[in-house]
Amino acid sequence: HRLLVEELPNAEVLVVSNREPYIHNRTDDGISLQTPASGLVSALEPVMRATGGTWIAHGSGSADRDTVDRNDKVAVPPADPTYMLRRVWLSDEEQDGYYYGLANEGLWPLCHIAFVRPTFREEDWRQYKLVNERFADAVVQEADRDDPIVLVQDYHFALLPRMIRRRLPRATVITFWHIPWPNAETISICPWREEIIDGLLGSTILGFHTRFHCNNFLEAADRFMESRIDREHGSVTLAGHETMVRAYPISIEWPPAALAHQPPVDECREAVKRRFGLPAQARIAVGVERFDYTKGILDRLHAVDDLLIRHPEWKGRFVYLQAASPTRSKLGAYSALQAETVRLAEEVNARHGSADYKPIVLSIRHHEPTEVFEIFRAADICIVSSLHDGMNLVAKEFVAARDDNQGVLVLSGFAGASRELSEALIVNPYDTRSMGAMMDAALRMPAAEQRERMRLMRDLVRQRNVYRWAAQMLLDAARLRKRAGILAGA
Ligand code: GDG
Repeated sequence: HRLLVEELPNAEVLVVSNREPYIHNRTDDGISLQTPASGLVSALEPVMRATGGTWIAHGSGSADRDTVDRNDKVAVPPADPTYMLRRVWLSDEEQDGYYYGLANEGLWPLCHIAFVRPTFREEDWRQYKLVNERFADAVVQEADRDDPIVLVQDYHFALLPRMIRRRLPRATVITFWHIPWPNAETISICPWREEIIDGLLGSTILGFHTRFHCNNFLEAADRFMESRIDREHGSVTLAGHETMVRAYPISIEWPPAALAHQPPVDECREAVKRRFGLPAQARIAVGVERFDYTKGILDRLHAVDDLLIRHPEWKGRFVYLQAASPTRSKLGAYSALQAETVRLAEEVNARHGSADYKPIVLSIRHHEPTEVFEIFRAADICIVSSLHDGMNLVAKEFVAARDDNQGVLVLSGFAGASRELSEALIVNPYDTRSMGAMMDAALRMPAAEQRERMRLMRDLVRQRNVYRWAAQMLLDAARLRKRAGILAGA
């Protein structure tokens, strides 16, 4: 907040994302609120609480939808409002084409190189363009000034930066792409690659998690657009407009709100064992994620199987708890993953379990943030085995949850987070045998070594928290605004 007052006086901040930070649902006793399982929301919500402003998002809850003014706004968070939430209500047709179709059957698998073939349909692309226009309308309606700072979030809005630039030429558009940007060869699969790159180049600043993703984007801009690339400073100039392309590794708030009021770890462990029916003596490994095929959930179950085959001494003394929040279940690839996960868990449990022992326990539902943190605190090991992941906040949350300096993080080398959390045990999720061996090593790691690794990782996340992520983008924006002001005055 101080940063905005000092470095960006009179600044107006607007955020645009698909997902809203608070879902308002109608129930028998009124309206209930839900925090969605989303890395983007986990990261951005504390930033908005600090800066204030307006967050524009697709209204996904059942409350208000048909009853209120279509341009309605609510103050959030409900308990202590600090910013406004403006919902854009989408029709089923828009939602199918823009969200399920182009964004999640096209761009999501394309960018994750996840071996689910990306699907590109003309009709999805039409809806995607229309929905991007609708959000551009909302930005123009919400902006009180002609030079707002607009924070555009993610692959749902590749066209929005250009649309905003056309209508509010003086706006500072900071776009953050939360998922990987693959190499130029891979991006070239997309029939609308030029339009997508052109849309993003409407931004003042375009951010990715890692330098590697920035370089891939520069490469694609070079290959497909008539643009000038400055590799040294990381920028692209197209038709006289310059876009800075920078790495801003995202993070979490410190200390996390969900950590407040948590009982000591021993109590968390007892509570989790009771709730999920885990054996009293068992060591616990956990995984927490949206139920998504990029997260490597099946690969993890194979590794548990491998661990128990090679180290049968862990039978009865080890459980793996998978909390998986259903997501995008309308899509075939997602419902198939859910079914296959349940089947594989049953198979592994049949192989190694007994009447009163199941090595794999699945909790397939939404978990509130305090429960997610309780699970982290109950764990001996947290496993993040993404096949490809922009950053992965679960890894950082696990570290933040462990104020007792205990617990081992097993982390995929294909998650952006592995660039920062080098004290984790880094694994290749495609290598079942070495992942099983790493789980065994994690189970045997002495407390002193756990403490040393955890301390280093906690220091890193404490310092590189999400406020720093936001501050670095806003400071870069402030610098560019000052420069533009000086040039305009000259
Ligand atoms: C994208 C990128 C990048 C999970 N299950 C539940 C639940 N969660 C929360 C976690 C965490 C968040 O969801 C997931 O964040 P990730 O970062 O791991 O993953 P994505 O959602 O795929 O996020 C990712 C991120 O954007 C930010 O840029 O790091 O690479 O893919 O906060 O705790 N939360 C609740 N219930 C659950 O059941 N409430």
